[in-house]
Amino acid sequence: MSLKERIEQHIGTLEQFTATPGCGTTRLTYSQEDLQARNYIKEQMKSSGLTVTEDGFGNIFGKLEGTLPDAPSVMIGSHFDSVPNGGAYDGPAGVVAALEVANIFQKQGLKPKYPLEIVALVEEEGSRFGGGLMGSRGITGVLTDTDFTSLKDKDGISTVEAMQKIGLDPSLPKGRNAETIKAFLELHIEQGPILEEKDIPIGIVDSIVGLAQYEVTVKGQAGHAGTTPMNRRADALVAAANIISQLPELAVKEGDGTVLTVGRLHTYPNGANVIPDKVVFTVDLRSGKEEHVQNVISKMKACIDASQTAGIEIVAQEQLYIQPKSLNENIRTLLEKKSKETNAAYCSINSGAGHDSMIFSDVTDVGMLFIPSRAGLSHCPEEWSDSRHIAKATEIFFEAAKQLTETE
Ligand code: HGY
Ligand code: MN
Ligand code: MN
Repeated sequence: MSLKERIEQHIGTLEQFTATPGCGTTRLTYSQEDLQARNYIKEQMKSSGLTVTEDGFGNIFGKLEGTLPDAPSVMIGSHFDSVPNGGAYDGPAGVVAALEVANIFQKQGLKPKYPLEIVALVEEEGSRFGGGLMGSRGITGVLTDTDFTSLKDKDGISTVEAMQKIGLDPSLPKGRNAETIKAFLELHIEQGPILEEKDIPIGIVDSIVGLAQYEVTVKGQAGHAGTTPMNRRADALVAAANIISQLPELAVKEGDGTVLTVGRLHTYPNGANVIPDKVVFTVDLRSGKEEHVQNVISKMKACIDASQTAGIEIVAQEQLYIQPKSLNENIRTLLEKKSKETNAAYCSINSGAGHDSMIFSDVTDVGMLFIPSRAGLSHCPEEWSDSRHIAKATEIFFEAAKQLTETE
């Protein structure tokens, strides 16, 4: 089977592990779909001769030991969770490329000096427990064990309960010393239109936007839709709608590529004839420059303060805050060199999406490759990328990994 065919087989298999068959990929962390994907990934790691372990967050590691004792690993991987009704490539493209790099090492009987470590990360999207980048933040110690165990999903199920439900062990070791990671490489789909419009198969990522995520809770007073006069209401949904209608304009006015999204909103008690007494919505804010993120946060808070009218109480809780990241210069140069040597057309590109790479870039040398997304679509069932591009990125990572692991 060719590399492209192997990649298609991996993607096609992982795509089946979804809670919404026929409506995209919904693979929430520690769900049955997670377990199916996890078992498949571990199986593939074992068949490439890797030693497979999981940590106390449920991240999966497949290690090919090096000849140097206790040497730091060259890590390659991405996440395997998804957004609700997302696509089959966001995350899995990077996991599959990493699996195939290991498979080529095994096929060629290569023995690296530094270990090669394949990693499949949990909860990058934050779709179940909020925030996101959970697996990488756990590995690098940004997310403490206390923070982790206090996380609950929208049904009040904790991370620990959810892990145990699918047979994972949250008491396994958590976190890695930075000294145990020599470099981190991640292939990801671009999730935008640039590479396709340029007709270039490989993007070498220069930088990743800064991002902030807030959860805003608006509290009012429930009441009868028919008997409560309009001037005697504390309607949480009307107050939330007033705020939300002002937020996008803050990003537009800030300009310079600043973007703001209200992606999730829950109304309580959600009855057609009941005045809502609580609304919880999210605000996702990004920009290549931190000052823009800061400016919009302060304007958002001012807008919220102005909406604290009689009977309405509003709390904005920060769930995630990450500064913009520039990726490692040496690794970028290496990826350029290996792109040339493998005859891949490439260009440099900045990422408007957040990635685990931005977390690893605080503790080790990080490099990212993008491949084109058809019509620039992602986070939807229409998401699609070409396995030939994944294969090309795999080749580049294989050559880069040989150099970084000092494999003869
Ligand atoms: O939201 C993001 O940028 C990523 O898909 N988690
Ligand atoms: Mn992703
Ligand atoms: Mn995503």
